[in-house]
Formats: sequence, structure tokens, C-alpha cells
Amino acid sequence: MTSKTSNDKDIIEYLLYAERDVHEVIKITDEYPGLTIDQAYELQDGLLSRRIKENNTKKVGIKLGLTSKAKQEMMGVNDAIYGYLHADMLAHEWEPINRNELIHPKIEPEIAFFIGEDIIGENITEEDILRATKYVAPALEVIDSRYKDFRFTLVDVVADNCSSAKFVVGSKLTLPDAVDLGNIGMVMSKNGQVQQTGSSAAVLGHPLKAMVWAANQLGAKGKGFKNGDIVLSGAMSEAITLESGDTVVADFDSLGAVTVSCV
Ligand code: 0L1
Ligand code: MG
Repeated sequence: MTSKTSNDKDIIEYLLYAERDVHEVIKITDEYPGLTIDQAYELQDGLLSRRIKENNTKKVGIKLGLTSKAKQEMMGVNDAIYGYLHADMLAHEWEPINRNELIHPKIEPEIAFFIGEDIIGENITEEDILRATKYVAPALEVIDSRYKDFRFTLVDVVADNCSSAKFVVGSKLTLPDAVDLGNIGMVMSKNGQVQQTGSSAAVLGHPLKAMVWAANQLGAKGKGFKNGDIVLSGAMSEAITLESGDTVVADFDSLGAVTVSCV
């Protein structure tokens, strides 16, 4: 158990420097098998505060993970997870991602929600989310677990900020009620070859359900979505590897496309 503060500090530094020095590490539950999910979220908070200081960055949003039944079954869990997005994770379509800054990146297609007003509470509904969402947009998330071989337990991955590394948002903004958010098809290609197809229905049945889940989880801790946040609502297909020289395009029918390259 990490009930001792010094252990928490050690774990936080361990994960922080794994990211900074771009090297994979042994998962923390190998050393601390008694860690709980609540402790993992506390470690995540500690890691993110340290990361903000270390990288002179700031929080710009939230990401949801394990939102597909397939991923939950793979991990043997029934719940999704959440982590945070920082300004220095934001990449752009016009600026290739540098492979040397990442350990073993994978990339996955998601719908980004642009939040226009604070949503904080424990009984948040889909209507609340829709009302507070200014726009939705196509996005790609680059995940890069700090753990060896991308293998971890739920506790490990939560402490590691849910593998967050980079994200790119496409420039086409759509009003959330202008599309059927629960039924958006997606094709993801790498270097011109189709790699994955998916649907927004893979995100807990409907991305709004995932958003409601996250808002209420955060609300139980007195937190929530804030005006100005970008929220990545969860992957619409399996993630694919990202290597130097790759260009990945995710085309979300009515939402448009988003592209990222890696050098
Ligand atoms: O964004 C995600 O769905 C990733 C959550 C963590 C699990 C993973 O790294 O595959
Ligand atoms: Mg994701």
C-alpha cells in the first residue's frame, strides 16, 4: 500500500521522469500490489500538479479512456477512466509529432467536445452536456503508456494519467445538435491504407453517455468540466501504432477529418 506520503512522491517522480526521459518502466503495482483505484486517482492528481510545474504548462481539458466494451473486457473492468490534457500535449495538423519524444505511441480516433460553460454536479444529464457544449470536432489522441510493453492494470494506467501523451483536433467545428452524435461512422487510415473503421456507438453506446459518466465521476469529487475545456470522449476503434514517417487520417463522416503526421 502507498499509505506513506514518501512512497506517493517516489511513484510520482518515477512516472514523471519516465515520460520526460522517454523510457518505459515496470508497472507500479508490481511494487505496490495493494494500491486501490482511489489511490491511483490521487497519484494521478499528484503527478499532474508536478507535471504542470515541471513543464510550465496548464490544464486544457480531460480525456476519457476504456470507453469501449472491448477494452473494458480486455482489462476485466466495467468502468471507464479519466485523465487530464495539458497545453503541451496539444499537437497540430500542420506540425508533425516527433517520434523521439515518445516511448511506443499509438493513435486512436475520438470526438472532441468544446465546453462552453462549467458543468459541475453529481446528477449531470445528457441535456446538460449538450447545453454546455459549444462544438464537437474530429480528434486523434496519441496514447503512450509509460509502462513496459504497454501492459498494466487499471490502477497503473489511472496513475499514469491514462496513457495521455498528445492530441490533435481537426479544424471543422460542428454544433453538437446538428449531428446524430450516437451514430457517426469513422475510417482511420495510415499512409493511405485503411487500418480501422468504427462508430461513435462504440463509446459507451453513445459519446454523450461517456460524457455524463465522466461529469458525474468528477462531480463526486467536487470537480467537473470547465468553460474552455476540450474533452476527448473516448476511442471509436482500436488504437494503431504510430511511427516516424507515418501520416494518419481519421475521417468521421458528418464531422469531417483530422490528420496527423509523425517524424
Ligand atoms: O485513451 C484511452 O482509451 C487509453 C486509456 C488507457 C488504456 C490504454 O493506454 O490503452
Ligand atoms: Mg483515448
